[in-house]
Amino acid sequence: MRTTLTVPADPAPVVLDTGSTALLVIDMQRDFLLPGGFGESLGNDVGRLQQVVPPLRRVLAACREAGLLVVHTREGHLPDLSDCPPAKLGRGAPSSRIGDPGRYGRILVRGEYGHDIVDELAPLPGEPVVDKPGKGAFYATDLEDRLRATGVRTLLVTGVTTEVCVHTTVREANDRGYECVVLGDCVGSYDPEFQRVGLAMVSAQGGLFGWVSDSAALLGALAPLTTTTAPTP
Ligand code: C5J
Repeated sequence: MRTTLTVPADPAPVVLDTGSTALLVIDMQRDFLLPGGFGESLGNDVGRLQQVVPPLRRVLAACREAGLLVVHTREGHLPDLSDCPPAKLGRGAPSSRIGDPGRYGRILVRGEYGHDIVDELAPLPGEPVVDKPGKGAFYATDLEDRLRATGVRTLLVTGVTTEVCVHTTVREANDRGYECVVLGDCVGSYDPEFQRVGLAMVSAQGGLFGWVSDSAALLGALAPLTTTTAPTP
């Protein structure tokens, strides 16, 4: 059933049409989130990203129950790395570069264990999983075609990391005319300052890139359509 919802948000409440709104879950991959994985090998505190999982799990359950389109993305490359520009391949710590062996298989290579989405947020059969070689989810993917085909105009944006793939995607989406609502506790950064500033940039100047809300506000708005908003163990 198509319904209009009002979600408290910054800089102002946002009105959503459930028929034209999708939940976008960006790069909740083992390589970024698991202890010993790529993200941690770069000196990052993966606990900061893991904090995102419980609220995002609740949002995912509620959006599924409310009948919203759910789209997942994964950052990664073909096994021969032919889709990875040299400028991207050559960056980072010399022993932890894309394609190198890591704790969970070759780093950010499609088909490897570490490239896939964490178990708690595993896509359901039929939910699109967009494999992207870049930071933005629109670059070199069929995401825009998929959204057009389903009439989506508004994106509830979640995932990691706030300042990299989330921000790049929100910027790409804005330039393509989509409305973006970033759920602040469902996006994560290894760096608290990047998290703060990343969110502030979205809603600055009356909504430069869209709105910032959170899981509680969305779950409250979805409550008339759902029963599964309680935390899952
Ligand atoms: C990064 C991402 N941080 N998914 N990727 O390299 O944000």
